[in-house]
Amino acid sequence: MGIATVTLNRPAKRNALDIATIEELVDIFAALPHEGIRAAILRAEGPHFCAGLDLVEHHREERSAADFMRVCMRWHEAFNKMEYGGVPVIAALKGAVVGGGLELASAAHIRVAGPDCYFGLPEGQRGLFTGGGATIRVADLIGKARMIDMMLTGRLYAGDEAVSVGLCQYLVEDPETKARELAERAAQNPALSNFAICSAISHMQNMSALDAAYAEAVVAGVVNTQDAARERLAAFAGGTAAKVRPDS
Ligand code: 1HE
Repeated sequence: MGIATVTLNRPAKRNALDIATIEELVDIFAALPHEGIRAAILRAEGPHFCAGLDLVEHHREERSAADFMRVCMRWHEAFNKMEYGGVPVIAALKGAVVGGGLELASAAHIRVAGPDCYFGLPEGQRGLFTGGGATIRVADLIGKARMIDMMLTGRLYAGDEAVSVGLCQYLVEDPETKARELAERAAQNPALSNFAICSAISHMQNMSALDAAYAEAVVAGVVNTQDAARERLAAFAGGTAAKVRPDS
């Protein structure tokens, strides 16, 4: 039911993000909310999810500071479209999820990792700095001390440790199958509820607590009185709705 699959498809270059790929991501994630898509899976071809910034293109282009600032702003455009677009995005991760690849993954709403998956921020070792939102999203996921350690020392996280620090929420044998299952489950929620979950929470984190509480009340006013909510509440009141149980 209206589930899109977005595939990183430069496996020969380990899905390194060149500017053409970033522009495609901007277009795709800008269009998703208008296409009746209920959830999206972000996956990759080849053994690695994403090797981050296309270092060869960056080297070849000999960009000025202003040029690269503009490049970073296109990355932000793409990743903000994902995070704030209102359509649940579930990332199926494998192999290297490093540098800008982790910045991309961290803009998804749910991250599902496979057993071979590892997370890193090798920017420091490359003489670079994050430019695709890691200072916001990765720091938000794992805290600034862990992020600084990753960048200073090249520390990698994998397996249960990656789950426990917050880099991914699921660790499974087959991340693509799990991502699809989660997407199908999320897609059963009313679209307006998912829109709020996948945009309002992120917006509210940018606000003062007082403003966030106000915005939450406004969003709840709209969402909690929608027709789809009334129908589901009627089912609950009539005793026909599913109950919240550990086995459900
Ligand atoms: C690339 C890139 C890339 C591979 N840009 N071309 N990111 C990094 O520092 C990670 C750099 N990549 C690696 O450490 C490794 O390639 C991997 C661990 C991801 C994969 O290793 P492996 O052995 O499977 O592949 P490979 O042989 O290293 O690479 C295969 C090809 O992909 C090769 O090209 P070829 O033409 O010689 O075959 C590599 O050059 C190419 N390739 N990674 C360009 N990243 C907004 S700021 C964000 C800043 C960052 O993201 S910094 C982190 C950059």
